Amino acid sequence: MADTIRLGPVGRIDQDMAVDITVDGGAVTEARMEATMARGFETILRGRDPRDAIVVAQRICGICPAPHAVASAQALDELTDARVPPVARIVRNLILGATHVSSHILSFFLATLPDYIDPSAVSRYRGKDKRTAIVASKVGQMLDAGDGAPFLPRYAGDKATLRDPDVVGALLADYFDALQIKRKAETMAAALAGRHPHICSVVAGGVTIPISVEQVTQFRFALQDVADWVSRTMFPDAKAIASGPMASFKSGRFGGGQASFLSFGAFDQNISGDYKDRFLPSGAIVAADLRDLSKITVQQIDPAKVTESLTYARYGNAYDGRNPAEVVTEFEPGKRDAYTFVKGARYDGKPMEVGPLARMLVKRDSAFLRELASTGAAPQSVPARVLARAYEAKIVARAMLGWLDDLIEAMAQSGDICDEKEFPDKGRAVGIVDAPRGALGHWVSLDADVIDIYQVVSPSTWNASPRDASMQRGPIEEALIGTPVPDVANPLNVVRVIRSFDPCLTCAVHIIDGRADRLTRVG
Ligand code: NFE
Ligand code: MG
Repeated sequence: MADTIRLGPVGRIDQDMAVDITVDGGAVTEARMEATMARGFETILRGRDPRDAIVVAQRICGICPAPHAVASAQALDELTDARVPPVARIVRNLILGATHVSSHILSFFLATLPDYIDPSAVSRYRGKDKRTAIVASKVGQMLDAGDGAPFLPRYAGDKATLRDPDVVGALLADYFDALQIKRKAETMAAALAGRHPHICSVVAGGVTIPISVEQVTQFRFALQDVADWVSRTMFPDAKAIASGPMASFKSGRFGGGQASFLSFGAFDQNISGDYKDRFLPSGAIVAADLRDLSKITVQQIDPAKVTESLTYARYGNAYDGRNPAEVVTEFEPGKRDAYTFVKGARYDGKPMEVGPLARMLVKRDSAFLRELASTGAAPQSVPARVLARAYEAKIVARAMLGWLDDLIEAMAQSGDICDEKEFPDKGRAVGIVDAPRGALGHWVSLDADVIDIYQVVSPSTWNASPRDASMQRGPIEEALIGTPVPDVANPLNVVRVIRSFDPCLTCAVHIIDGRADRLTRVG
């Protein structure tokens, strides 16, 4: 007999995500992703001065304010017809790069790794490595004091949990180092952004901060440490998890999907806003045969092909299936059959997986494809996503070292940092860029000097989207089908699949239903 289970909250980075699943014969047969919270950024921005957009839109999220700032700035660059000076283009790339790397460290060490290790194993650590011994003793004290979060409880019957004390001890030591390295990456972003999160230096037409050689040198020192650590520690750890515990799912489906991927690309190598020349390229892969990755076709993208289906989303149907340029957000929390506040983002009518795996497949990065093959993981799977994220952190950090050289050269040629222009009283534009979790677009339309329409389609709007009128599931929903659930009382694999997308629903629903159930009272 089939069991139906509701799990929530399922995120490690936000608390507003739940999933309803059906389990039959030891595997998931149906899934519905729910964003339980409504917010309202698209509504807040209406009627405001366009220059407010960069400041307000960043408050959508504390993890990825920089990509929201950059997407918004690109839309405003286009509205004012600004030519972003090279120094500003590179500074934006460095801020965005620092947040990509910092976010990927957070995702792997803090949100993924704890699902694959049993920290209580460290009580059996007898090795001689000093660093591991210190961590083993500290974690042992935490557990003795009954303070096991975020690592406990663990499920004794789970076959993908590592329990070797040497292995777990070493991974935990890296987990604690990750906190320091992540902090360093945040500091790098703040050095060029004024502060982080919620940056101040990115504006329409460029940036506000005149950069000094000392700042570049400081950034370089920190980046060298971060880049080294990501290559030597994070990537090998992620690969070990992808080819070790995650590989125990080889025979079954573990996070597969519709084989459609979308990247808007990131890190302009030319004039800002031109998504055709980016270090991580833009492109779309539609319903590909993933058996031979060398034969995949990548299509050029067209932002006009982005639509949002509202059939199962808690919004009025007036703007169903339209391009965001033409949409006004109208909440309808009580809508019949609707089950989430995330809209059904579609590209050319298709649900698209977005994120590091999409980007590495669109880039056709041969070194990544070799690494992926060496793990034996399926090209669209939980281990493939985890590996792609760590690999991407490695190549972005390395590329950033070169961008610092480019910055010094650009500074020597010109002191221009901003092409500040008047805003037209009427106009439309779109800014698109890949945030750490995937394709992000900000659509803006001005009328009578103020914002008439502001629409955001964020990475998790793609991945956590609901089904549409043709009953196509969203990417996470589809990835859950077939997930092995040997014990319905412990559906750990379900959250593992969801977390492989690194979803952030505060980003995906940029609206609070005052009638929502009160789950907990604090204080
Ligand atoms: Ni709230 Fe974000 C990223 C953006 S995700 S973290 O990366 O945009 O939906
Ligand atoms: Mg939106």
